[in-house]
Amino acid sequence: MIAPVSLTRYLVEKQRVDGHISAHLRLLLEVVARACKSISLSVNKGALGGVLGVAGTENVQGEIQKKLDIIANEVLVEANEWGGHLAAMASEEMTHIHPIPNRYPKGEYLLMFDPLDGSSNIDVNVSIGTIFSVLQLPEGATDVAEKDFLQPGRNQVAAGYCVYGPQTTLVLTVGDGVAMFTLDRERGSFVLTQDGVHIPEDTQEFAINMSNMRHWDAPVKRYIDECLAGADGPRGKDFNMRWIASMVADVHRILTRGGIFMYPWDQREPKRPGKLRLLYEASPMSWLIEQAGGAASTGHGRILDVQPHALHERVSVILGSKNEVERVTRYHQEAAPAA
Ligand code: P6P
Repeated sequence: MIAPVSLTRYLVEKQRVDGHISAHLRLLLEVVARACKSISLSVNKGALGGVLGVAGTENVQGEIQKKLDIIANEVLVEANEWGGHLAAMASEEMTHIHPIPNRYPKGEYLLMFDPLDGSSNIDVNVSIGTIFSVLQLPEGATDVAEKDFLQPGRNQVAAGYCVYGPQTTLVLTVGDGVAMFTLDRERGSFVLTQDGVHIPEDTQEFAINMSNMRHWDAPVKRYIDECLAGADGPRGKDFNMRWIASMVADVHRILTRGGIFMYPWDQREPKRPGKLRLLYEASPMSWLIEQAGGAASTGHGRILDVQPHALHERVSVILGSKNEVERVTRYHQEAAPAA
């Protein structure tokens, strides 16, 4: 019987055998994983833990914060403050960056996270999750500032999420493929359950909030109309639709069996590029998708090449099975006015 590979062993081997990650990055990822275990325990308590419902406050996004949003944020901040591996953190739930307090040593990494994505699903017991992204502090940076976080997603050194669903599963990349770890609650550790995750290049499953159809741009409407036309239409095959309204859960399905996820720009707020946040939602998810052989586009270009200009800026997101994402991108190019 081969001993199961724990997250710790996986990371030690990435550090020692592959030389792929530093000791500090290994420590950072283990700390984040432990924080996700704590969040999972709070999420699983639900009403029994008095953690459901709203906190009565708003975040920088103008969204009503759920109690678990704040709990999850506090768990991640507290867990990562003292280890000496970070220079600062940034969170969907915090307006400004959170530099490591002077009483602790500072490290070379920057951690960004959406502590609990999919909050609208908390009270109805549908899967939610934590999304995280790791960058390096730019060379020569002394006093860490917001501008140090404003790096394109291709600069990430680690990215992942933890989905709190029927299983608690941590999904991670450090730049050489995607691995999935399932929480073994008896051992209290994450155990490697899939390595070398690969997304099928084609799919018959799309994820989009159909209630926004009247607001979509023409290329998005063209793509979805063709999917809805099914086998008798231009695609020559029937499509299925899923929309969990929890990006972590929708992306986990796509990493597991393929599909395309779309939260594109729409006409409701023309000046807003999209709903999802670039630094701590779209960038980490896009890197995971690309590392698993998929593609991630704004409709006009690679998400990982987008240069951020603000900590909480948003972006249009089209990601998943490579051939489908390329089709939607092509439809945008065909619709673009002649240069
Ligand atoms: P809508 C959750 O609030 C989130 O940020 C993503 O996790 C999810 O994909 C999306 O918003 C759902 O948005 O407009 O369908 O509620």
